[in-house]
Amino acid sequence: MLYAALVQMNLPILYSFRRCPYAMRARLALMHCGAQCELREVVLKEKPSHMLDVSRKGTVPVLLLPNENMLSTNSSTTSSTAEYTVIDESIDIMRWAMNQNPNRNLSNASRWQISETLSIDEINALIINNDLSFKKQLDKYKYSDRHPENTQAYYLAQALPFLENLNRILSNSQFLSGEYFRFVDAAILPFIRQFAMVNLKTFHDLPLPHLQQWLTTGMNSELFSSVMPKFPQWKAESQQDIIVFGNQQSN
Ligand SMILES: N[C@@H](CCC(=O)N[C@@H](CS)C(=O)NCC(=O)O)C(=O)O
Repeated sequence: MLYAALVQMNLPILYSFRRCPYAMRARLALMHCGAQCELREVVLKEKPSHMLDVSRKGTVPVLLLPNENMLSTNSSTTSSTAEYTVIDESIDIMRWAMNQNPNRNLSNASRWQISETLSIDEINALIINNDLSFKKQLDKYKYSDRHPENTQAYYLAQALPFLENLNRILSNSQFLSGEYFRFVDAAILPFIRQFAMVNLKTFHDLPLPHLQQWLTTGMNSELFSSVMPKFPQWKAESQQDIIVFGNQQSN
């Protein structure tokens, strides 16, 4: 991470929130595949008006590509303003980092898409299941006090089949798609981390040894640490240095 003063670099802009699992997966892909962007750390209660202007749904992450970089992203969630192409779904930012990012490290980007164990359909199904169903169960487990109609133990039990499925996959290989940490690991790990952090002891007491090991390995990796420094809140009006996130890697 660099702090650069008064530089007109015309970099892509990433609106991000450090602890958001969706933003984490986007940063993992941008970092691993070799992209540089200006990182703007958002406080969710004080979303910058520029972010809301370019992406009405008001979620992070949002990646803005200056229009000279405008490329076909094959995504229904991509829109554009006069200045930027806007990608505001985390999985599409990951895919952009791997496939369209003009500065991508080709070997890193293509290595992330190999799978020795799961088919593309199985990978997509895991991610859809994570995003559409597990995340809801995770939120209820995490904020069980806001859902008093059931106990926290009940919400944990609801989430368990997804965790057990991951544990089963990981009993055959160290990572979800084989022997290396790749795209599908990066897409899912931030959510399992969030689940574990609700109560670490409870998580580590579950009979899920392969999942626990995978999470520990992933969180201890250099890649994961590289996307988790604490970033100061971005404020449009302040004259702070811009934060340059990521690497411009050569192949
Ligand atoms: N489907 C979106 C979901 C992103 C999302 O929900 N992010 C959360 C933070 S983790 C958010 O911005 N929520 C808006 C809010 O809390 O105001 C994606 O994959 O990018």
